[in-house]
Amino acid sequence: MKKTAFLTGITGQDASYLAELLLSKDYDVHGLIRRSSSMCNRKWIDGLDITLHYGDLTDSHSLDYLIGDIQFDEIYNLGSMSHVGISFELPVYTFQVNTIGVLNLLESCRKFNNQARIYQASTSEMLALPIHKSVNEEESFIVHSPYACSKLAAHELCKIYREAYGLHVSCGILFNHESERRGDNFVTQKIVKNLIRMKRGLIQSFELGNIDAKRDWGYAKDYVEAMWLMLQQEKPDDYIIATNESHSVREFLQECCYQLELTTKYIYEIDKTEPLTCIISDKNKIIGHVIFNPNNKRPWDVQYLKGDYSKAKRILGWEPIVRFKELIRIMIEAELEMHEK
Ligand code: NAP
Ligand code: G4F
Repeated sequence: MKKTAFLTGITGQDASYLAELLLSKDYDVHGLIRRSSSMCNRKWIDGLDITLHYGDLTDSHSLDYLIGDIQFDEIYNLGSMSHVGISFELPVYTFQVNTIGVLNLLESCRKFNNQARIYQASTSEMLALPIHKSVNEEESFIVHSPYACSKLAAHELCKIYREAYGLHVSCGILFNHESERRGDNFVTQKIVKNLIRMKRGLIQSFELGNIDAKRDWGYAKDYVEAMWLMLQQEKPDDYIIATNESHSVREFLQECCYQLELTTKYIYEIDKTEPLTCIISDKNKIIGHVIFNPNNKRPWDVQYLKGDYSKAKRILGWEPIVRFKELIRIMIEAELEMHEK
């Protein structure tokens, strides 16, 4: 018998890779899709042999109906309002999707399919520590945004449903993971796409915010493997998935420029340590600049993230394959290829 899997967030980066992984393992894959006036957001799943169902995490009826009707073996909750910066502008909506949405899903499972194995997409944003260190699953949670708070509430709800009702719920505490499918308004994709446009003479400038923030960036395709492995364990549990390396946004910008054979010159105001702008040159000719606009900074940001994935390595046998420079190479190559087409 084929195993059946249900993925929310099917149009997003992670679920599209996970759908491909599950199809390669001969699963019958189902995805939850929101009604939209355009089909543009389906580009990563077009052509995949999966069944799509209209619904929304905030609409408990759509979940009850599906989860009651099809007895899925595995449920991966990857749908969310996933942008930390925007969560400051839409805090209530963020909680509706990221917290109440998860509660709706857990309730549907409790009532209609308590045998399903569930994956919840938790986040390293719950680990906004004041000190710079590599963190493991024993660390206490600290949050700096409505997004992180909504995800922490969902994380705790998952634990409650695991302990109180015996649901098989595992939470992946995933650190930042990127790919050519990353949304355009996350910093890595924004830098890659804009530098390539600049090199091609299509734009002369773009803006960034906090370039001193450090993140532990991995590759999304590696990380969906860990999600699947979590649900293959007899015992549900929580795992940190990361690379145990941390790099600043400024280093990401520098490495992209290096790989694209562009040079940088940072301009500072007298007595200031934060640059105003960075002049970008291609073969000694100035082609544009990056503006560091304080208005793009978040009201409160996480300054440093680095994850210790040794528990995942020990129990799941999981390790990241793609590291920082290789990740940037993959993203640049995909974008250049897209421009060629
Ligand atoms: P993403 O590319 O932004 O995709 C988010 C998905 O959620 C989209 O398919 C979106 O659908 C869907 N969605 C939004 N609101 C929804 C709602 N009300 N009901 C149902 N679906 C809804 O995110 P991702 O990078 O793949 O991340 C997957 C999950 O992991 C998210 O929960 C994210 O918060 C979490 N996470 C991500 C990272 C990371 O670095 N990528 C790290 C830790 C945790 P539309 O296309 O209709 O908008
Ligand atoms: O790329 P980001 O928007 O990712 P962020 O905030 O770390 O969140 C991502 O990773 C989380 C896991 O830790 C996920 F839970 C979440 O769903 C999402 O996938 O920003 C990274 C850093 C931040 O410090 C931000 O302030 O880059 C800084 N930054 C500087 N300039 C910018 C920009 N971020 C964005 N999006 N756009 C900028 O112009």
